[in-house]
Amino acid sequence: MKRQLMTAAAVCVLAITAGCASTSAHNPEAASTQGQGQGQIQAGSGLKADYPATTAGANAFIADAEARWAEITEYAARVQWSRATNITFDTMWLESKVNAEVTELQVQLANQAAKFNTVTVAPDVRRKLDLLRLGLVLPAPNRPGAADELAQITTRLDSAYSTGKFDYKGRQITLDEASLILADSRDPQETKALYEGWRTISPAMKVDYARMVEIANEGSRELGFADTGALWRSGYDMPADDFAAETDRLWAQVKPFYENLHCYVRARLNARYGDAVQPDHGPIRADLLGNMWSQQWGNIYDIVAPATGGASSYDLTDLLVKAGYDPTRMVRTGEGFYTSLGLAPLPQTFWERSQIVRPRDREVVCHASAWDLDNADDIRIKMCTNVNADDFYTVHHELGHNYYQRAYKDQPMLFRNGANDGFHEAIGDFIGLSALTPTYLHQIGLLDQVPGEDEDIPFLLKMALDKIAFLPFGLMVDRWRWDVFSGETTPVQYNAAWTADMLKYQGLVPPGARPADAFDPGAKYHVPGNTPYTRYFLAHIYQFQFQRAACRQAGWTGPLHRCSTYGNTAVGARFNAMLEMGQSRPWQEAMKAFTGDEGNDASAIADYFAPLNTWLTQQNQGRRCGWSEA
Ligand code: X8Z
Ligand code: ZN
Repeated sequence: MKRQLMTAAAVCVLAITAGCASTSAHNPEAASTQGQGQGQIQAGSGLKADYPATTAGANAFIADAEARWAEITEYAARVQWSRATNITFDTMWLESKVNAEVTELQVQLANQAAKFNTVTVAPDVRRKLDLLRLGLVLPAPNRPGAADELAQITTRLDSAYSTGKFDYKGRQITLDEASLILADSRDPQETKALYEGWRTISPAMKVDYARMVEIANEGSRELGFADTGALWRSGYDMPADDFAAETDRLWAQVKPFYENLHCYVRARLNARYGDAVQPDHGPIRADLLGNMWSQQWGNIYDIVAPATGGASSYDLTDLLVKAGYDPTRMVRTGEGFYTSLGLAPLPQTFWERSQIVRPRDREVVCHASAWDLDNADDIRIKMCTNVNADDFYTVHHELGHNYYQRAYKDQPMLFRNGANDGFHEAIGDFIGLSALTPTYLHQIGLLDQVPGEDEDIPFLLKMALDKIAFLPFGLMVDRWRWDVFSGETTPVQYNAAWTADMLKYQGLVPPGARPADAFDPGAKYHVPGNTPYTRYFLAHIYQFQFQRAACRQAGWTGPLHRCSTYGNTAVGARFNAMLEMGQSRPWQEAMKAFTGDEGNDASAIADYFAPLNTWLTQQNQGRRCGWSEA
C-alpha cells in the first residue's frame, strides 16, 4: 500500500509507508515554520542547508533529504506501530506529534525540490526530486499550528474507527465480530442490523473529516495542486488528468463483465429471499452480499452456486478449520509459498514482533497491514487473523508487501517503495491467485484430490465474487474522495454522494433509508485511515497481468485460472528482479520488465475469466441486466 513517498512504515496507509499501516505524513512542528518562506531551512527541520538552485545544490539536497528521510521514517514507524498495536491517549499523542514532524519535513522537502525544476540534473536525481514533490498524501499548509491540527485529526479518525463498537443483541461488538456474523448470516433482518449497526460508529467523524479536507487542500494548493485529489492523481508517471482517464478506460473494459455478474447474483438472491427483500430488477441490497462494504462477495457463494452442472466440492474455510490450522500456521503457509519461489524466509524478528492475532487486553488497529520499520529488515505484519478463507487471502496479500519491502531495501532511500501504490497491492494478490488454486491446496495437503474440469465454473464463480465484484468498489471510494477534495461534494452532501456512488458504480443500495447524520464513508477503514484507494482497483488489473506473464514464463498452456506458480524458482527470480527495482523507474518499465506488457491491460482478466463470462451470459438469457430503472 504505500503511496509514493511513504516510507518505512506500513503499507496500508498514508503517507509514509508501504504497507497498509500507517504513517501519515502530517506535521506539527509547524511552529518552527513560522514566518519562514517556502523552501527556507528552519531550525529543527534537520536539513543541513538551504541549497542553491544548481546541479551541485540538487545533488547535495538529495543526499541530505535521503538521510533525513531514513532517520525520521524509522522513528515515525516505531511510534506508529506502538499506537497501532496499543491505542491509548499517550500513544495517540505521540503519533500525532511524530506525524506532524513528518508532514512538516515532507512539505519542506517538496518545496525545496521544486526549486530545482529548471536546473539540469541527472535522471535519477530528477526522479527523486519529482517523488519528493508528488509523494505526499495529506500535506499541511505552511502556517503555525496547521500540521499539528492535521496530525491530531488523522490520529483521532483512525483510532475512532479502530476502537469502534456497537450494540448488537445486548452487547457491544467489534468490526471483526460483526464481519464474521455477516459472512454467514442468511437472515436479512440480521444482516440489516449489522450493516446499520457498524455505521453508527462514523457520524461522529464527520466534523473532523471535513476539517481535515480543508487543511489538506490548503496544503495541496500551496504545493501548486488544485486540490488534494489532484495531488493523489499525480503519482503515476503520467499527467494527473491522463491517469483519471486511464482508470475510466480500464473500468469501461471490465464493466460489462461486472454487470453480467451483478445480474446473475441478483437473480439468485431474488430466488433465495423473494421480491420483498431482493427484487429481480434494479440494484442489489448491499447487506446481502456477505461483506460489510459489499466489496467482495465470496462469502455468499453457497447462495449463488450453479444450480446445475457441477458444484464446488470444497469450502476453503472448512478445509482450514478441519485441518486444524491456527493463525500462525496460516502465516507460515503463506511464507512457504514465497520461499518456494526461491525467496528468503522471513527473518526471526518477523515472528517475534508481528501482531498475528487480536490482543485481548488492549485496543489495536485490526485492519490488516504490513510494515517495514527500519527500511531494511524489521518487517512485520499486523493482523487480527481468523482461520477462514478471507484471512488466508489476506495473509498472502500482506506478505507480498513485506517481500516487496525486503526486495527494494538496497535501493537509494527515495526509491524504496513500490513502482506505484497499485504495484504494492498487487504483489501478494498475484501470489494469492496461485495459492487459491485447487492444485496448490492439494499440494499442501488441504485438498485430498484436485477437482476435475466440471469444477472450473464453480471455482471461477468464487473467484469472480471476490475479484470482479471488487472492481467498482475499488473505483468508487476515491471517486467519492476526489469529488470531496475538489469541493464538488460538500460536507452536507457527503453521505448522499457516497450512496449515489454506490449505486452508480456498484449497483447497490443500503438496506434502508440512511439517517440524516449518517457518514457511511467513515465506516470504511481507508477513509478515516486516509489511505488512497485507487491502488486496489489498479492491483486488481495488475495481478492478472502478472499471473498471465508468470504462467507464460512457466510454459503453462492450460487455462489461466488453473495455473499455479508454486515452486517455480525461475518465475520467482524474474519476479523478484521487478520487486528489487522499487520505484527507481517509472512503473511502466517495471511492468514491461516482468510481463512484456505496455502499460495496463484488462485483457488478462478477460482471459482468466473467459469461460465464466460465457457461462454467465447464458445464465442471464432472458433477464434484463443493469440497475437503471429508467
Ligand atoms: O486494505 C486492504 C489490505 C491491506 S493493504 C488488507 N485491502 C483492501 C480492503 O480491505 O479494503 C486488500 C483488498 C482491498
Ligand atoms: Zn495491501
